[in-house]
Amino acid sequence: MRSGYVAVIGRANAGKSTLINVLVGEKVSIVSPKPQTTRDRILGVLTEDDYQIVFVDTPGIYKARNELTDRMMRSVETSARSVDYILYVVDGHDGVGEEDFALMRKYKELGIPMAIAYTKIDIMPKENIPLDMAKFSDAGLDLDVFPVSARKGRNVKALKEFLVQQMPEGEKIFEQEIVSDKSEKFMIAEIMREKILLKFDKEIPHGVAIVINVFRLQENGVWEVNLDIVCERASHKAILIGKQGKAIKEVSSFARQDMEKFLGAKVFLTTYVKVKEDWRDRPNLLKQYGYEEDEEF
Ligand SMILES: Nc1nc2c(ncn2[C@@H]2O[C@H](COP(=O)(O)OP(=O)(O)O)[C@@H](O)[C@H]2O)c(=O)[nH]1
Ligand SMILES: [Mg+2]
Repeated sequence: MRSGYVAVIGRANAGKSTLINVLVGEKVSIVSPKPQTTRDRILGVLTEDDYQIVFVDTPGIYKARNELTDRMMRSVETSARSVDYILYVVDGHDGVGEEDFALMRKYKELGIPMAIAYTKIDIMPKENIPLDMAKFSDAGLDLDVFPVSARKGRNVKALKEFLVQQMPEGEKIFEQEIVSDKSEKFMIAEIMREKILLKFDKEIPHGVAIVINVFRLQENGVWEVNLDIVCERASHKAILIGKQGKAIKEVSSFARQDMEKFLGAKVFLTTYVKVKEDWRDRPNLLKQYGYEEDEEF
């Protein structure tokens, strides 16, 4: 039996969460075209008869601007230090540049074995791939590089098989049926946040926290979900609600449909928009909303 932790690290929007979801075979982490979609360290567990890999999803490396993003960046460092292996994800479509090479060098210095997933090859010209591969060898990093498409599942199997071989001998860390360390309640809040990320622009989605007040399976088999969408400004609240509540209705409807898919049952969802000025810089509110410091494994 082989088992171990693999930290999945890279710049914001590289495609880390999408890749973990496809490796694990279930959606354990929300995805959007915006940076800061992943705020928490989320474990995605892949178990087969003879191995278990615990993928550690991390927030994208990004310039911290407030206490929340500062914590997110500290969380990346904690994850990187405490795993058996690092998978550094590069957005191939975006192009590999000095910024990525600098980060790869930094993480390589931790002395933890590392490989590169060069992703989104489905949306880039084929001829760019060998050019970028040459850049990797020129950079002298001496790392294995796997060109993949998480969206199309291309070459993901080869990456998976490679990672299995990199895991140390060991027993299962999680029970067979566990796919994530997060609760259903956490995923419900994340689904709400995902729909907000997809619908709203600029600072609005980044300034949103979801607080679940009620998460309960009723006797009639319907889940009752009651949540607050906490935003930072009254002006954001107005946009989130929209004219005659149009925006909030639409986004809640998308969220409810996805919650139903996730829970496999009907959901009765009620949402409220609340304002907490600058909550992202207020430690007591961060704690209340579940954004706590991570510890090493
Ligand atoms: N075309 C394509 N898009 C991808 C792929 N992987 C991720 N994306 C998209 O890239 C964006 C960022 O993905 P996400 O997984 O949230 O990135 P993260 O911030 O690194 O976790 C989303 O819009 C994804 O749908 C891929 O393999 N191909
Ligand atoms: Mg992510």
